[in-house]
Formats: sequence, C-alpha cells, structure tokens
Amino acid sequence: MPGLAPGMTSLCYENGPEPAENAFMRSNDGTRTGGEILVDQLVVHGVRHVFCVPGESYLAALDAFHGRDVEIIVCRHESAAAIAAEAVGKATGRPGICFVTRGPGVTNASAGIHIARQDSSPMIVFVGQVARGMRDREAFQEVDYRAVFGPLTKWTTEIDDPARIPEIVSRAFHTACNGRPGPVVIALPEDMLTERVTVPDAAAFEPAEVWPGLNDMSRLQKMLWAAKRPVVLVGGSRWSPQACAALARFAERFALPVANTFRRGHLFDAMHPCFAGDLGIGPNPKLLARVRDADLVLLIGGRLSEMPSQSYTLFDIPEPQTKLVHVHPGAEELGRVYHAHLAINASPTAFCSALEGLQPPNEIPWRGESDAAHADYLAFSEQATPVPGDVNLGEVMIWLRDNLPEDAILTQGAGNFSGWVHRFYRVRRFGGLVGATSGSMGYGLPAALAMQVLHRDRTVICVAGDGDFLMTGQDFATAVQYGLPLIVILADNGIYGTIRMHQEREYPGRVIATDLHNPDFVAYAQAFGGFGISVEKTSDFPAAFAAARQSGKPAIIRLRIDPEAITPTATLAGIRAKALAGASGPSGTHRS
Ligand SMILES: Cc1ncc(C[n+]2csc(CCOP(=O)(O)OP(=O)(O)O)c2C)c(N)n1
Ligand SMILES: [Mg+2]
Repeated sequence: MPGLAPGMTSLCYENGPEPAENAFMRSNDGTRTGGEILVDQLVVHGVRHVFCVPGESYLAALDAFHGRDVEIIVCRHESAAAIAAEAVGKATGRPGICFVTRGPGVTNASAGIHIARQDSSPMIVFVGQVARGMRDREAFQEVDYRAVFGPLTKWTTEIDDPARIPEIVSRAFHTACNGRPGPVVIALPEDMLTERVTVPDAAAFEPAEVWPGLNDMSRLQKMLWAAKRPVVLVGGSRWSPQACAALARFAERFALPVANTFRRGHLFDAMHPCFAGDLGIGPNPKLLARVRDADLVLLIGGRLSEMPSQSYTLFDIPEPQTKLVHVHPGAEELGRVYHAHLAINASPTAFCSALEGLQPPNEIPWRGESDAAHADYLAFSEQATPVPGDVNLGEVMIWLRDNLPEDAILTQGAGNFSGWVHRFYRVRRFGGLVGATSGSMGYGLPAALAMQVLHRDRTVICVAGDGDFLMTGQDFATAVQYGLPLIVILADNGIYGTIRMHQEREYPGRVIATDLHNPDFVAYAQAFGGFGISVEKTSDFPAAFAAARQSGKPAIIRLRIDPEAITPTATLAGIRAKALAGASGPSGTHRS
C-alpha cells in the first residue's frame, strides 16, 4: 500500500481481514474514521508512547489505539502529560505526543507547551475540539486554538476534513522537528474524528538535516587558527550521542575548553579533560572569567539566552565584543539577539560531524587552557560547601555522582535546590540530565516518568524541591500505576526558596507568600502505594537510597533541608543582612 513505512502492514484493511482485536470497531470496507486515520499516522511516524488525560472530546481517537503497538500512559493532570511528552521529545529528538481534552485540558497542558517552545523540543499536542457545526458559539469548553496557542507554538491548526489527516499530521512531525524544534498543537473536532473516509497513509517522516557549507567550515577553521583564547559553549537541541562524541574528539584535537549552557549538562561528559563547567545560574566565577576573556566563542546549538548569558551581560548586544561563531539549526535564531561574526545555519548533529574535517594549527597557542579549565571545574565541584542544617544537598549530589551507574538519568524541576545539581552532580552521558531551561517548576517528576517509560532498565532519579514537586506531585500515582521505580529526591526546606531569596535581597525582612506548610511526604508516598523515607542527616542518605532501590517501587526520599541553606554559598540571613546594610530598594533583576 502506498505511503507505508518499510515493515509496516496495511492499516486500511482493504486487502484482507482485520486483526482479531480490532474486529469490533474497525471496518473492512476500506474506510477509516478520523480517529483511526490519526492513530495510524502516529504508528507510521514511529510513535511508541503517548501521554494523555482522557476527554470525551476525543474518544474516537482513543478508541483507535486498540490493537496498535503504542503504549498509552494515562496521567492525572495534563501538565504532567504534556511535560512527559516534552521530555520524550527532548530525549529522543522525535516529537513527544500528548493527547488532552479541549478547554481545561489543553490550558492545563500549556506549561508543557511553553517548555517545548523555550527548550526547542519537538512535541505534538492533540486536543479535542467541539463539533464543526457548533464552532464559534463558545460551545462547551470551546477554545480558539490558533489564537490562544499560535504564539506559543511553531504551528497550531485544526483538522476539518479527515481526508487531510495524513497530510496535516505529516506536516506536524516535520514542523516540530525541522529547523529549531518546538511544539505543534492540532485540534480535532469531535465529529471529524468519527467521520469515515478512504485515504492512504502518509510516508514515515525524517527530520531534515541542516548541513553547514564548506565555506562556513573553512571560515571557522581560519578563525580558529587566528584565535588565542577560544572557548566552546554547547546548548539547544538536535544533538545525538554521535554528535557529542564528535564534539569531544574535536575538543581533544584542538585542546578546547567546552562548557555547557543552562541545563544542558548532558551534552559533554563532565569528566572529559576538556570540560570547563556549567554556564547557568551561579556558575564558577573562573568559568565566567574564561568566557569573558575569550577572543573567540564557538556557540553550538544554543541561543545564549537570559540564564547562560548572565542576564544578557556576557556579550554586548547586538555586536558582541568577542568574536562569536553561532551555530544554530533555526536560521531565524541567527542574528536575532547577537550579531555573530560567523553565523552557521546547521544542526548540532550535522555541524559536529563536519568538525571532523577541521585541522588544528601545528602549534596550538592556547594549549594547556582546556586542562586549566577542567582543573577549575573539578576544584569548583569537588567538595560540598558547608551549609547550615544536618543534610547537605551538595554531599548528596556527590554521593550520587560516585554511586549511580554512568547511564543513570537525573531529571529536575526549578528552584534553588537545582543549584546543587548543577554544581556537584557530574553528568557523564548524553541524555543523563533532563531539565527545563524554561525554569518550569514541576518538571522533574513527569520528566522522570517519561524517562523511566523510555528506559525501564535504567536508574531514573528526579531531584525536586518541595514547592516544585507538588506542582505535578499527583502524577506520582502514574508512576505507581505503571510500576515505574523512579526515585524522587525531595529537598524539603519549607519555603519557595528561590523566591524567598529574591525577596530577602529586594525587600529584606518583608517575608510574604513564600512559606510552605508541607504534607508528610513519607506518608504521601506510602498513601500512593510507593515507598517513602525521610533523611534527617546526610550520613543517613546512602541507606535511605538503598532502601528505596530495594523496595522496587516508585519512591520519595525526603531530605530535611535547613531553609537557611539557600544556595551552596549563601544563607538567607546573610542575604537579608547584606540587603539591609546597603538598602537601596529593589534592583529590578529577578531570576527563578
Ligand atoms: C511553574 C512555575 N511557577 C512559579 C515559578 C517561580 N518560581 C521559581 S523557583 C520557585 C520556588 C521553588 O521552590 P522549591 O521547589 O521549594 O525549591 P527551593 O527554591 O526552595 O529549593 C518559584 C515559585 C516557576 N519558575 N515556575
Ligand atoms: Mg523549597
């Protein structure tokens, strides 16, 4: 049958009997419902997992999953379903898929859509819509999707004609992945999903690679040969294990220091001799100085947005004072903020493979700099800093980095607790750290769910804050329901710490709306059918971790963190005292 991927069988059944399990619903007259056509396109494009919260608006699509080799993970909240789908997109480079109902369903999912946008992750959200004949009456849960989600997505559309499903879904997969990846929303009018038509499937999609030109690479070679203190910054999406390996070889051959940008620590092995550290929130001052002093910055894949650019202070805008080579798969990102000296429109995968063709100068003037940068990184991350309280999150991160398998996957949400992850945990593998560069609280648990669904045999750890965890904590039930033995390490300090920190700095002593009265997280885990344990002092962590592993259940290890331990190097009292001493009113700079 035309349009089917190799190895796929006909999904239209005009040539033979239906599989027994579908005999109930699927017709044998060559027609398919909109719902069936839709699900068949997902199969054609290689989808293996779908995250959803059901809704009556898309029952016909749900029903069509019967007998299809696609795992449906039903979640408790659409924000979790959407974040899990985004995490699949982030980890695999192919669109994560989420199905939600109209109105309240998709608005709940909007956090995940926003993350996919900011983090450049491919994702497709299918959402129910009122029947075509009711549109524009503000019918039950009706939303004008194009108006609401247009600016948040790469493309938002609605399918009116089931015969166009193969075309539109194919376009959605290409749009989500090509150039700078991002989210697509497709609305599905309820009656469209039950209408029967005869239409062939589309062919399986493959993202279009964006190759650098020979001229780009030779200009880069010249710039490298003229450089005295170059550094490499990596970020963004469209990477692969092969691209990371090619980059590591390039860094070795050229003795280049390589730093990752905010929450992209998985792109370069932290123990590689060229690794210079994490350029995010609270970076090593020596790394910052190194980037500031560089005479050539090769930025691969990232946008050098607010966080890694230290609130856009690192480079002058639009003309950076340092020679900047910006490599990005989305042409529209080149020159958007920084006018690079050399802008290369290429995906990291293609660009890193082209790096193999560059030759280092015979005498590398900066030789020794990568070793020095790596030594700076090791010194900064080697030992936990002393903090108030009996549990030191830095020690916990160091224990994890020393004891977790190299292929462990850490996920994280947003909050000050994540500062300890970035500073002390060492990511060794591509995909080993999954976080939201958009700083979306609640990210860690659904991302961990998704990673454990993709990799049942790997250790998956979610590092969460107390505020952060409860934004999506209900989906701990999903981990229990699907037997996903992820472990949540929950830094419980009884405050929205990040905001308290900003509050004390900007409005010292005027605490408001940042205290949390938390549930008993151990009882919470147990009530959901998981394993829970509380750690009151650092030395108890290894035994707690072993017990969590031993349980074989989804687990929460709750760490009692002193709220004074607000960053690895600052206390709340210290921040307040400093602000009171120099009290000059709010500075207007906020980061979370
Ligand atoms: C969805 C969302 N809502 C609000 C914020 C603003 N915000 C950033 S960090 C933070 C507090 C995080 O608290 P917690 O998870 O307890 O971590 P802590 O800072 O205490 O370590 C808040 C409210 C955000 N980033 N994301
Ligand atoms: Mg907290």
